[in-house]
Amino acid sequence: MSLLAHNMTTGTAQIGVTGLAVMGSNIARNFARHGYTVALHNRSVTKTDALLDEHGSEGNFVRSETIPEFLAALEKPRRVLIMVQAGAATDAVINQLADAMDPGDIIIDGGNALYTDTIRREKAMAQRGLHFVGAGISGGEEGALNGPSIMPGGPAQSYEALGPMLETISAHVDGVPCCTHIGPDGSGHFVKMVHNGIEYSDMQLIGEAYQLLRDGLNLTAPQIADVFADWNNGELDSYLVQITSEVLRQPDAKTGKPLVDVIRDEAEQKGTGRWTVKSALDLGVPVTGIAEAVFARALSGSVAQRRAAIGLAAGQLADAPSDPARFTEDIRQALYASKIVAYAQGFNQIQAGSAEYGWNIKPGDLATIWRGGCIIRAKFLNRIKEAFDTDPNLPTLIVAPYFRGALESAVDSWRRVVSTATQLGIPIPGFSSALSYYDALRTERLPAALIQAQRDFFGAHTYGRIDEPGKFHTLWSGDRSEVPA
Ligand code: NBP
Repeated sequence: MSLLAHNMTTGTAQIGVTGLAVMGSNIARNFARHGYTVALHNRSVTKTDALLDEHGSEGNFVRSETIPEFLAALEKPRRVLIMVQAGAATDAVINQLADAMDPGDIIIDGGNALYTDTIRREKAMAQRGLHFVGAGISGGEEGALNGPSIMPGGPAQSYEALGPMLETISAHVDGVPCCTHIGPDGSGHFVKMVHNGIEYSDMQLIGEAYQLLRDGLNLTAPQIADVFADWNNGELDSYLVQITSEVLRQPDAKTGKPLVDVIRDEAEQKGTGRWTVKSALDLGVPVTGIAEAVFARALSGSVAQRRAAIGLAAGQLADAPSDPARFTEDIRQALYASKIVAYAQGFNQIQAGSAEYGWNIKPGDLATIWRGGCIIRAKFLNRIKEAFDTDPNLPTLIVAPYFRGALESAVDSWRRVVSTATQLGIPIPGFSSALSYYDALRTERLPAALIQAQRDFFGAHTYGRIDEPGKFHTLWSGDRSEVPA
């Protein structure tokens, strides 16, 4: 198609997209398909022209080669969505745009930015009179085109100008858009980061269920695909379980084997899981499931250590479970219970981040916008929304009546899976840490009293007593009497 066929009028585009790789070009098409005129820009113009050649007929696009041309194509106040690589590239593009934009214009960063970068950028842009919106976008390339889940932060005033457009292109569930204003400055990217952390955990747990079915019950990939397809009809109904079934059913064209059996078992990561865990450490929130998932990927990639350790004694292993149907159902229950724990931990981190930065994030809103479009979309997010609607200050999801019931009815299966996996020598860091977390939270007295006493012994760090207020210290090197601290 001739490039001249596209709308070349200046100043009419309602939104501009710069960065036209997979995500940017699909979001630009999504806006255009919804009737918006979209100004297009990319550092190298070949991507812009490729998009116009292949999809220019899908709506009104305005082509540009330079930033001034791009900005001139936009109606005012301008709305520019940046979809470039996170980090230095995003800073470079923001600065180029800011130099040429006018007060009141809105810059939206739709990349996977670190939320502290977003806080810094929003401050810097505000000083220049520009609105800066860090928007988490989930759903991969398919979501970007057909409706992602969008988590915009930034000033409420910017959302007024931007929200309706973002809501229009987002996924919808029961007529409700999967996009809402999350809160000020970095809140949107913060919740997107935790979303990705939950995604890591969800994927690890599914991986462990797969390995238990493969190595514990000797099922083939297509047989396991059937199990996941069946599970997807019930409370585990989710995008990740559905694609797991599809992946396991996929044959390899070169060998005829299941594709999953010819893929190297070294998982990679781009960093959002690691960010989630680092942030959780700073906030003091135990996101053990997410941490195990991040470390499990790191372990899978520890090739030298794995190679050196292959062949180490397993000890006496148990026989395969005698009742495969029951073990399969136990795994399903353990997966569901562990998944509830992963979400409970992620939501606790969001509540802690919100309190730390004064964001006033409403957890129920997040559950609502994660029901569609995003990678962790799942039927049970409706239950999370209900739980926070009933009690917005829920200390942990696991005590909400529905989840408490689900965990209590799964707990026997969960224990059987953890102990059977241990006896079979199958690693299950996600399942076992989730069960330990559950057990730790419901335990009345943890060994932390002993840790406090040890700390007081070697470092005079003091301790609190269960029967008196205040802090105390025992004179460990003296007569071992107790003194108020
Ligand atoms: P990439 O993350 O691969 O980035 C490629 C784009 O960045 C190209 O348009 C490239 O321009 C541009 N770019 C780079 Br690299 N350095 C630049 C610079 N210094 N100045 C200007 N432009 C520069 O693209 P993507 O996978 O489409 O992802 C875009 C954003 O969305 C990222 O932040 C990513 O983390 C986030 N995200 C991705 C997904 C996903 O599923 N892929 C999902 C959710 C969010 P060029 O063409 O001239 O090289």
